[in-house]
Amino acid sequence: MDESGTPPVAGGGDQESAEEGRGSPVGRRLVLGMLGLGVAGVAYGAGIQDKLDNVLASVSAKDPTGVTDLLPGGGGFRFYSVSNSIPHRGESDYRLTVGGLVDRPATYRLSDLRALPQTRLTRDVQCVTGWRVPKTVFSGVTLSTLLDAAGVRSEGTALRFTCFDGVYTESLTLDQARRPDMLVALTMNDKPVTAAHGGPVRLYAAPMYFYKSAKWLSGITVTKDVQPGYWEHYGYDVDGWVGKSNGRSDDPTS
Ligand SMILES: Nc1nc2c(c(=O)[nH]1)N[C@H]1C(S)=C(S)[C@@H](COP(=O)(O)O)O[C@H]1N2
Ligand SMILES: [Mo]
Repeated sequence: MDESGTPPVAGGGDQESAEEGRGSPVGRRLVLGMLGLGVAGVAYGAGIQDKLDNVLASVSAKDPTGVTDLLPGGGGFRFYSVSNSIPHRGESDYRLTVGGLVDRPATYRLSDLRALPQTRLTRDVQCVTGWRVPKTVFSGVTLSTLLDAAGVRSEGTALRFTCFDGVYTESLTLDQARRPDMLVALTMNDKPVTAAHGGPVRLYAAPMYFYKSAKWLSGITVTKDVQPGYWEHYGYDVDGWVGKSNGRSDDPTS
């Protein structure tokens, strides 16, 4: 099912409609109202950016005009949630578990993740439906840091990512995951990842199409084999390299 409740077209189908769904049109008055809110966001600073992002996300998810892309906080990103909602977790209730075929399973709070070495990357973001956002900054903990801490057993060959939206999943091979540009991201453009963008913690798989970057990340499980993720059951490539997969020829992002 996609965000509108319509089953996406399987393999080789129209990816645009698969991801973007067919939400009901947003009235012009609502969009213009949002423009007003956007100005308020600028006037009152970043404090309300998270809330504003959430409202923008819920509107732009159903905005066939693309007008919301022009709003502050939109930044060229489209909002996606296959669960049709924005789940919220914060300082007190966020947990990331690392388990499966490891010697030392672990549970991290936000403060634990912040205490680990942080890697900051500036790369273009490319969605498989075509949109690209240049020079986006993400920072966080490399997957390899978490894997070293966990001690991957010899039977482990891949990772399965789960999300606290309860629906989305993703995967990487261990070799892919150990690249230095695969992050458990805590910040985006040097601010905490907003709830709409998958905060407080999302995956950032820099060299791959953005569907690999699971939002609302809550679990990393080391598995024996690759288990294809959510969109991969509907025809997206498991190895999601930008420019070398999904029948597309975009410039690489890493
Ligand atoms: N949990 C979850 N993660 C997700 C998705 C989703 O629907 N749910 N959509 C993916 C897709 S297809 C894209 S393009 C990006 C969108 O990220 P954004 O909403 O921050 O622009 O998130 C990816 N990660
Ligand atoms: Mo996407």
